[in-house]
Amino acid sequence: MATKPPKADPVQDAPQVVEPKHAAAGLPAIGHSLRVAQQQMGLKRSLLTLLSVNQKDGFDCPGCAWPEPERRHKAEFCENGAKAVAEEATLRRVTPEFFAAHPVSDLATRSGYWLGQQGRLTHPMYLPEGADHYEPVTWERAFGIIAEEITALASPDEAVFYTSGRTSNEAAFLYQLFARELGTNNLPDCSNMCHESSGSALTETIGIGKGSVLLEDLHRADLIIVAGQNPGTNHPRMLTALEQAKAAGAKIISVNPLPEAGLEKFRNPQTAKGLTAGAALTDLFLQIRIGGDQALFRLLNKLIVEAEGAVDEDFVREHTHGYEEFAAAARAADWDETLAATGLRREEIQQALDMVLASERTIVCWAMGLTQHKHSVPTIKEVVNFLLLRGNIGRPGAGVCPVRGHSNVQGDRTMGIFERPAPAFLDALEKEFGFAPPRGHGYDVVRAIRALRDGEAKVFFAMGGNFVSASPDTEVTEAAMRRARLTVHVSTKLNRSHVVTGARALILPTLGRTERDVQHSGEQFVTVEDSMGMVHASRGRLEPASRHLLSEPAIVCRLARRVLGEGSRTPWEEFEKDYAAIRERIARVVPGFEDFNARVARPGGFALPHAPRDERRFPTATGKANFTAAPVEFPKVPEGRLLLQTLRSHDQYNTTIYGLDDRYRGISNGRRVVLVNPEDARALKVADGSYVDLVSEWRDGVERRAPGFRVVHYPTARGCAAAYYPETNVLVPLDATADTSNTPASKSVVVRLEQSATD
Ligand SMILES: Nc1nc2c(c(=O)[nH]1)N[C@H]1C(S)=C(S)[C@@H](COP(=O)(O)OP(=O)(O)OC[C@H]3O[C@@H](n4cnc5c(=O)[nH]c(N)nc54)[C@H](O)[C@@H]3O)O[C@H]1N2
Ligand SMILES: Nc1nc2c(c(=O)[nH]1)N[C@H]1C(S)=C(S)[C@@H](COP(=O)(O)OP(=O)(O)OC[C@H]3O[C@@H](n4cnc5c(=O)[nH]c(N)nc54)[C@H](O)[C@@H]3O)O[C@H]1N2
Ligand code: SF4
Ligand SMILES: [Mo]
Repeated sequence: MATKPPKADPVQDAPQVVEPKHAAAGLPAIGHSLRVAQQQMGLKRSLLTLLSVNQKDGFDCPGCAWPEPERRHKAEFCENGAKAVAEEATLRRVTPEFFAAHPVSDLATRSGYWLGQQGRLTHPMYLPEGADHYEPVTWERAFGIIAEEITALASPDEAVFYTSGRTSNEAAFLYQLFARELGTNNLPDCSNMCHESSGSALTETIGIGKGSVLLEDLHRADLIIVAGQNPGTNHPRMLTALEQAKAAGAKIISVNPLPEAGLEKFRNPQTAKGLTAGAALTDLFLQIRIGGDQALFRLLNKLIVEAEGAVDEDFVREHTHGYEEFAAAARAADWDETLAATGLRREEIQQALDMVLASERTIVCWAMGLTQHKHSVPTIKEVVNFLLLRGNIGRPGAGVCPVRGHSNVQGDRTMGIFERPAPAFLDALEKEFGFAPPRGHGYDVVRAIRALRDGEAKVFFAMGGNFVSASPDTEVTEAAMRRARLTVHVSTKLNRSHVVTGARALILPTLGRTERDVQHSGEQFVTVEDSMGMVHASRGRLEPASRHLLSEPAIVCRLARRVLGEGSRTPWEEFEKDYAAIRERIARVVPGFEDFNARVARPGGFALPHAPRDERRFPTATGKANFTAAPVEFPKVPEGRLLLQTLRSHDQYNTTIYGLDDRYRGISNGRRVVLVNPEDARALKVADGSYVDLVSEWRDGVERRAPGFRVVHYPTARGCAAAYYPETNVLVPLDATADTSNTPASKSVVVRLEQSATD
């Protein structure tokens, strides 16, 4: 009974609101995870599955990219990990009968929540041109259709190959190899919308686009700054690490326009004390205005530069470049401008400075609150300046910690999923596989949408994800998709991207992390890389959702054989039979993976090398860590407008909606809410509980509207507002992106609130 999907679309958005919470996790979280799991999987399957999450012989949690500790508990998962597992291991099924009963025109009217709740996809399905029903198709024929459309293209650059970050290293490596043998670098990925700004900033300044800390560094830090991140919801087990750090004496500063419950107090469900009292986490809360972070760090840097003996001069001399120019820019930082940009008080910044100067080992963690603004790259570079000043990169307990989202998004990039691959990577591919990879840059997400919109791309292929809902400017993106000749999605669950399609469309159902993957040579495992560069194996245990599923590596191998045919000398058949053969090639192409098969066999896996972290070597253009001195920017919002950030509720995984509650923020039974500071609400004359349309204003003059949001008076920073993604993606202009990284600026959208017609 509980495992049946709801019949009608249950989204009757009628949000209810109570006071936000001041602590995260604890008993309610355990209760929630078990309830969700049981509804989707039944009790026995729930227990069996959940006990194998993140165990050394089990599967990697599909939830997020947070690393596992070396010593594991029996239950090594969190509430949101349990929800992610339940979502995949559900017993509900989307069968050919389902598609016979639901024309695409009907499915296109359903909410993303409803679509996801229908269950796992069981058969390859095909939507012929002009048809309104998906029909079952054989794998053979499906690959044939893709080959037909790709062969008909004027150039391989008219095809786009998107990846979402759940894909394993093995599948990702094969996928980029296939695209490049075909002749294109059009490999956009979810990272383009996520941590691309971190990658851009870090590559330029420290020479590698990844974080420089390991889990044990967090335990050794004196000061951890968590900026623009909501770990209580999005990386729940990070709270355990923060709790341990605090127990060892660390201080925590959180920088956020919202007071997030998880950062206030954590009730660790694995300790007796945690279940009752809980631990206060944040020592200093800097309630910053959206987009004020660069100004904040610049001013802190000025104060460090001017403080007697505060700069680590030996480190600066030996390991860095550009100090003088940067120091001059820092000295010019202006208090008044900083106070205006951040909305903070002078004493608060002074207090932060005292903590910074008292700390020998400082880590800065961040996520989407820093990466999704126009000036995200200079903001993150300013964080790097801040750490370099006191020698906080390349020693224990210190460093940069961009906290990644999808569970293997970092690994996918390591495997070459990138539209702008490094020449050295292409050289290695060329040498190993004996073909000449394309050298020109391909499309990232935003450029892929433009190319589809303008008819320059005609085939869109997605390895996972939900491109239509995750991308900005929903109306533009949907129209772009509809112009494609063919759209193909390798997916586990039904989503909106399956119903907003090109002239022809295919759904290719695949195995999830939780499932056994048996190939010719026997049972396979795959590998993933977490946010801290640890690589380890993942083995599913459950029987696949249907016997018609193919694994992601098998799909790529068969597709490549069919499309590339005799033209390819790559042993695709061998790769499909035995994933160890893929890993052997990865070992020869990707630095750090030498002896891959042997090393990944060790329980817990291995750490990838990271020159700045391991040996204070900075592989940048100057051969040193680079200080940078970009001009300070911050969003300027016209009178009567608010700056909207689009973020996640506690009950969703990106575009996958688990439910309609955002427990820590006190919101339930609905998602169309906009959080507004009560003072701003008063000035704008919007009462708590009234309904407004969100109208975004941008320089192109196009009016983008998201109707019918309930106003919630909420203690966010002045001038700021917050509402959930993906409902608000319609408001984010396609061309409003971060400089350099081209990441959609989905955390700084200027909006006006208009009374809803329905109010
Ligand atoms: N349960 C769950 N887990 C997830 C995900 C999920 O959807 N659900 N998604 C995964 C993915 S792909 C990702 S990328 C991560 C995302 O993890 P987060 O980045 O934590 O996700 P968001 O909900 O976007 O939250 C952004 C945070 O930044 C703050 N913020 C917004 N603007 C600013 C600003 O200008 N300055 C500062 N200092 N703070 C700001 C917001 O108030 C909020 O606390 O989580 C991953 N884990
Ligand atoms: N406005 C706004 N937009 C945003 C963001 C924001 O904060 N605000 N965040 C951005 C960020 S950080 C990200 S990462 C992107 C996310 O963008 P995507 O990664 O494209 O979106 P997801 O919602 O994570 O994708 C969910 C779908 O993936 C499929 N799936 C799940 N598991 C598997 C698997 O194992 N294999 C395969 N093949 N498919 C699987 C399922 O069919 C599911 O429906 O969204 C971005 N968009
Ligand atoms: S913190 Fe992330 S990876 Fe770890 S159990 Fe929770 S959702 Fe899964
Ligand atoms: Mo992400």
